[in-house]
Amino acid sequence: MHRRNFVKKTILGTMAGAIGTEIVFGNHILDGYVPLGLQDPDPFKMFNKDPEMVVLNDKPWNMEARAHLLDDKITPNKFMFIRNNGIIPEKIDASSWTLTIDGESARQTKTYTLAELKSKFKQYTYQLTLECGGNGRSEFDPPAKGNQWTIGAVSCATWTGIRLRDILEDVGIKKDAVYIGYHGADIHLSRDPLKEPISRGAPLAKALQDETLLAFQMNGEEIPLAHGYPLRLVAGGWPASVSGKWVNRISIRNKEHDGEKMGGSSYRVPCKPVAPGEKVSDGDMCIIESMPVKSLITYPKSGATFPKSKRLEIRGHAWAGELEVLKMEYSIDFGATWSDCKLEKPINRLAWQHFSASIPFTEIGYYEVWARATDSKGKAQPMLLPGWNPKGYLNNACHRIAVKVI
Ligand SMILES: Nc1nc2c(c(=O)[nH]1)N[C@H]1C(S)=C(S)[C@@H](COP(=O)(O)O)O[C@H]1N2
Ligand SMILES: [Mo]
Repeated sequence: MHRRNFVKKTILGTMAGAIGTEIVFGNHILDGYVPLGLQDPDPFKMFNKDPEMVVLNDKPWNMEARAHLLDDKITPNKFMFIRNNGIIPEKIDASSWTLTIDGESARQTKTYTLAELKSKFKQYTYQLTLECGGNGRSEFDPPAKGNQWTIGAVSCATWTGIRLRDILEDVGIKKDAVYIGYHGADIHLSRDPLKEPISRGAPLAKALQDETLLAFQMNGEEIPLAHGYPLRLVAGGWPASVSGKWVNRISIRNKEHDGEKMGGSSYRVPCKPVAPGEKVSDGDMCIIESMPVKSLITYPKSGATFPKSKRLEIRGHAWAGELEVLKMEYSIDFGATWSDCKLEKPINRLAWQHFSASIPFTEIGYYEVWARATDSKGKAQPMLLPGWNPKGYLNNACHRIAVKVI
């Protein structure tokens, strides 16, 4: 009895601290009851996100940015979208964290501590674009199930870590290796420890690219918990689902990885175009690899008003999966004519590129500014929604903003 009271007193104190004031009648709270004031954590505070970010789901946590929030050249944590398939790991001890490399095509099974990874291998830093395969899903009709992302499931942060290639080679890759698959420490929504929320991967060639990192830093600091602390795979230019968070195991496979969300229609589109709403059998769905060319006007915010005497300065970013963006244009007449934007080179492969333009307007009234990027193979963004697909992936339609000239 004595001890129980003591425990309760401590918990009450902690709860009062979290709520920010004394809990009057706290001594009447039954064991195990969580006061309402503590039941709804503020996700913006919890994840250090800007309050203008949009929460799409809380079980699991999914949050996206708005176009104008992505104006920074390098996306800071507060504007970075969160996409979780399961529950964020609840207990992480970086000092005992290990990464195991195994699989049919690994010459041996080997386990490394974080300290070993950091000291044994050379470190690299790249800016890498991560876009969720389902970014833009909300526009598809008939609608596709899943998070209704608008345009904000994309980021380009600075990632520091070691090359996945270096560690795979340290373990030894057998000749028959074709794919790698990751495993993370997040928890399945059912809390069944035998189930994984997601376990995807990439062909060996992508795994061996210079820019494919096992990262332990984001923007020069430890990776925030929601983004994969203390170790994550970063494979820029591909659906961000390839970039496993909280990674503790990577398997070198002698066949296409068959982990959770690799099969069925997950992260797959019809191999050949289909009519909207058409049923597609799993056998006719192909895994998404490089993401398509896309761009975003991040300034001004849609709805801006400005005087006719001034030119409108716009800016934003463009990216094209594995490719480079070669041309960036804008239109103020709903796509009838296009003018060139200024386009910067990427700082490194797989980083988004920055564009800007200075637009004159001759008449007052309502306009839309549309932006269109073209990749190094000559493929441009479609003006409106591209090919419908059952899961609503790969919407790379031109982004547009409304402006009023007065
Ligand atoms: N372990 C693990 N890794 C994961 C996921 C996940 O749910 N669990 N989600 C994937 C998906 S679908 C995306 S789009 C990106 C999102 O990365 P972010 O939350 O850091 O923006 O992480 C990927 N890596
Ligand atoms: Mo995703």
